Amino acid sequence: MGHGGSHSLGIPSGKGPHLVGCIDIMTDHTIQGSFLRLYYPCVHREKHQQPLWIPRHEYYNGLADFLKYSRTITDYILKHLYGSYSVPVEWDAPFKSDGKYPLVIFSHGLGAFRTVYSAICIEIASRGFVVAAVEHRDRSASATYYFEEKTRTNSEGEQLSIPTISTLTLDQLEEKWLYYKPYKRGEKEFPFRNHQVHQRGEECTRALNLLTNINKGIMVQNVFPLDFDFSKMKDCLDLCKVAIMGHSFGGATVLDSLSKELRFSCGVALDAWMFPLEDDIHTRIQKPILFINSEKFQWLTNILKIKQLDSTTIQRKMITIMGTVHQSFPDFTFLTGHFIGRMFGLKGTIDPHIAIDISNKASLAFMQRHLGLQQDFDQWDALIDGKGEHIIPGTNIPLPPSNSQSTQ
Ligand code: VQ7
Repeated sequence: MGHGGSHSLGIPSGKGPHLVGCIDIMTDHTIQGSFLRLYYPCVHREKHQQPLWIPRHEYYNGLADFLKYSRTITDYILKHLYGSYSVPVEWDAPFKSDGKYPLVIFSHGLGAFRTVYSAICIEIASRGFVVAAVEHRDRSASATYYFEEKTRTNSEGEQLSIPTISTLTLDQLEEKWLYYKPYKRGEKEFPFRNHQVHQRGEECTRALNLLTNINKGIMVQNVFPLDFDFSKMKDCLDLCKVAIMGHSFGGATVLDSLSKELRFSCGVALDAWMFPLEDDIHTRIQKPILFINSEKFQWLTNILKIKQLDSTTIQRKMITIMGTVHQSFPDFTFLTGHFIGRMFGLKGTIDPHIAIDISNKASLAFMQRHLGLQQDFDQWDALIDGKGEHIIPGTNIPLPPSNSQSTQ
């Protein structure tokens, strides 16, 4: 199901010059491994398939837990409403080995998972990036899974030795689902979320390590059987040009990652949720960050935590897209009609295609500037300064006088 006109439902396809291919990578199979969806410039194949937007129904169960709804009812409704949407990319298409591509690691929000920001990831890949959308195993995702080795016994019931990883196949593995963990009332939320954001940061670094190995031509043991030839990616990533991007909790992950992982050169935080981060996080980040906010989500303490980042010597920019809500960044916004969309806060008053265009163009311009790309994304430089239709520089939240003068 592709993107029709601006008023039909569906995830928009990329507007850049590259066709976009997509695969899932899980390696190794354990909970400590990496699980991500990779979007990349690809070579067209006549007979190709598009992946499902929600690839497994277990994700609905986790979403029900996140929203505190009944699992059975949520599963029934969402399966009917969203079960057949596919993503406008070529599944398992050959990688286009043509120069060196910059890399973006993408981190999802609370209750989300690796596939639900495809409109953003596709657009960026269509402009010549490789995008790795991580699925976090910190129990902030609606759900995720990994594998354990099946215990094998002989006829006497004795346990047989476990084969080495290289000989394990899917039929020797048992799927384990890990669901969203609601935090308990009475439990302090900060230590819980802070622990999660640290795990998220580590998972982003692990994803970067995996892509570094792929770039070196080191064999990947993907749990999923695919035709994809990883050797085509050898030397095709420009690992001096790596950015990190994320939404909400993923925005906090952007900041945590930038404070720890020097290989990330800049970050784009979409409606960053600053709560999980330590109060002194601003002292530990030396990289440029673009904050793209929605009109309806932000509040004073969140903004003040963002504004503590020094913006005099390092570029920290903030813009607000008017008419948007917190859920204007995930794909959901393209898949609900106006009535349901507004009722559940999945849509703002602005056309979601226009909103995501502004967000993507500002992100591309910012990445060109701070990764040193030789592209034409600087045509959107004005957006970084909050100039243009539907956007304002900084925030729409009224600030105390001492904080209102700033370059952000
Ligand atoms: O990181 C966040 N936070 C912290 N991500 C959010 C919301 C959020 N909150 C901000 C603080 S608060 O106001 O106290 C509570 C909310 O949303 C991310 C997100 C949630 C979803 F439900 C999403 C999504 F894409 C992103 O949509 C999903 C849709 C589906 C379905 F369509 F298939 F059903 C599924 Cl299974 C999962 C997520």
